[in-house]
Amino acid sequence: MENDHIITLPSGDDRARKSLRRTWNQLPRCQRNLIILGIMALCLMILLYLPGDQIIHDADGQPKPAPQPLHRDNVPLNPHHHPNINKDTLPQVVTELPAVADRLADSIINQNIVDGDEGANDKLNEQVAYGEPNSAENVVRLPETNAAAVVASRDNDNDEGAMVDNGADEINNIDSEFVEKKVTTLNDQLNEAIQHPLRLGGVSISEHLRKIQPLLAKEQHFHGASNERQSAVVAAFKHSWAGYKKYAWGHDNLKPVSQTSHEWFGLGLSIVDSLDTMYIMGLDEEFKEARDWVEKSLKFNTNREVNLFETTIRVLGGLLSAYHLSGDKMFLVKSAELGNRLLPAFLSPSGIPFSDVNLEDLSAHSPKWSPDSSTSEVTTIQLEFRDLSRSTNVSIYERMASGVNEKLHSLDKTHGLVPIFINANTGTFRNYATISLGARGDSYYEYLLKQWIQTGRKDNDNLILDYMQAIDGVLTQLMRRTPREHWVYIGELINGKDFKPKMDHLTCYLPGTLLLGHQNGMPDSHLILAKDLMDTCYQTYTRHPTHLAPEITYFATTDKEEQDMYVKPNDAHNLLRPEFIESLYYFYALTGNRTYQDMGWLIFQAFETHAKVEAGYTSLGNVKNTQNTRMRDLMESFWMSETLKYFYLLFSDNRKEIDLEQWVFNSEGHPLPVYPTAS
Ligand code: DMJ
Repeated sequence: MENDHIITLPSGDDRARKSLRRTWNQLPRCQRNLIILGIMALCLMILLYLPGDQIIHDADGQPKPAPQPLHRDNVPLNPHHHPNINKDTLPQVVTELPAVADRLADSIINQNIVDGDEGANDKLNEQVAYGEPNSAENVVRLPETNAAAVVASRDNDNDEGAMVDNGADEINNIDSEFVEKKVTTLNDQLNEAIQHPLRLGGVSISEHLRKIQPLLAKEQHFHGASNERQSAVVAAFKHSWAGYKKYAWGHDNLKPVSQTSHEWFGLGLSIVDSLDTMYIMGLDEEFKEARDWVEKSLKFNTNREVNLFETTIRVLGGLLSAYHLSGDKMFLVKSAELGNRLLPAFLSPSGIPFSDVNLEDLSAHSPKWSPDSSTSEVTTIQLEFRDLSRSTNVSIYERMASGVNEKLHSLDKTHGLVPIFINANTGTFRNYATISLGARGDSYYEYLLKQWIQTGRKDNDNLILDYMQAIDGVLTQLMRRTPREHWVYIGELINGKDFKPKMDHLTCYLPGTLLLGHQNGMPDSHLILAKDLMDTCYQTYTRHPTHLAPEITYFATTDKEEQDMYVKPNDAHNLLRPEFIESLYYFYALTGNRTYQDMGWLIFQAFETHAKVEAGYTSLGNVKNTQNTRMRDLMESFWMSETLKYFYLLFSDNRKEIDLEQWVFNSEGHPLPVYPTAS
């Protein structure tokens, strides 16, 4: 108290403070405001970059904040997305969460990020919860894409670029110099194409393409394998190709154990399906021999029933992709003829295509075994048919295929989810059909997103609205966790309503598609599901002594069951399928995290160990016993088209070897260009 009365002389510090204040007061007001603003900006910068020791540099030398590990404990669970959880008893914060999954997640996330996209990696590492279900209103304006780049650059290369920009006659309604006559009505166009499968726009296909010369694709360049892992994949491809060439040349598939061939549609599936893989791998010689076979020996006028979906994704997709990558218009000529011959499938009362077409007599009908078409099949032809229209400047293919989108959009669904059968005559779903993201359902969801990307990511487009609603349905109706180890999986609804804890390997495409969607503006709940599902799919490989996944896995629903995951004897086969490798590729391509490469390498080696035989690679009957894998004697064309292509791209040092801003992969792994506009 005494000190209150003591008068003290100003210290040196006080004097300095006073003179500073005086100087400050003498400054003009605007100057003072400027200084204050400057200091505030400085503080903000410091805050943004704190803590300083966590600042890291990306591959370009640009500083960016270090990713934070994802801690899944303390993640509030949304009851909508965790149907097993009783809402009333749900605490604000769930603290006990999976130990194993967390360990794997952390190890995946924290290692090996070499040149990741900030966005994807930061989000993968953030503490994020499954969000609220989406609604149409939640569709946000998405970031500008440079998706137009492929087309724009192609246009710039053309002398008549300005005209090419609007070059589609029927598509963009431009009466151009490239096409003499417009065929206007849908029926006219359809009849014209079906009656004259070797013509386009009233002239021969080649002549038509000459007229649209400036629109045609320019060749793309690839450099071949750049590291040991990529070289190992190229060697695997060459081994497969050599066996196919020796024992099955010109036939659909190789039977590598018996060293014979297997016929399905009589379309040389393995050759056409492999074209773009060889082009990307830089296998010029092999590409040339395949190309020459296509030109001389690929005939469509054979009296055989083919499946519309399989022929579209493998043959039409393969030809179109080969055309876009190589710039060789022979592939487009073949594509146009095939497109014309497939069109009869759309001659149904509802516009939903029949499943089978005879390419010679041009008749179409439902499958022999059922009155219905598979939902995934009728909805997984659109990327290819649209691309054919955009490439030839003839709109009929896109119009027919888009009609299916519209029809599907108008039908009632279960939380955005669709039954796996649909009738081409009535245009309605089969009552009480199963709902699944596996066989017969899978690529419906895949093509909603990919078509939206292909057409320039238009705001509030039905495709993306349907996709968002569907993924909400997946989160709320189909996603579950196992009771002990908490593995996330996607089950099925039998009869459209009864939950079955069964997941096909086919469903392992979903993590990659979800991540692609998230990269394009979809909510964080999609990202978390992608990552959780990725962990589970990886487990379906590593749990088995062969390190290969079975065709189908079941999951425990109560802790009374012995194991969290189990495989029935009849489901233990492996057909050399690509879906999980495809997802690994998306995770690597979109994040730059090399751990996904290591995961893929483990699986690649497993194929080398167990599936490689003298004449190629074979599907297996049993992944559960290394001593009794029961070779099945078939090498499906998707092994060379998809599995090996995704392995090769996954192991690339350049994760943008195929730039996902400019290309979209069809369901058979064939890259097609992204177009900047919806139509
Ligand atoms: C491929 O033909 C395609 O990926 C298709 O969409 C699903 N099945 C096989 C591969 O498993």
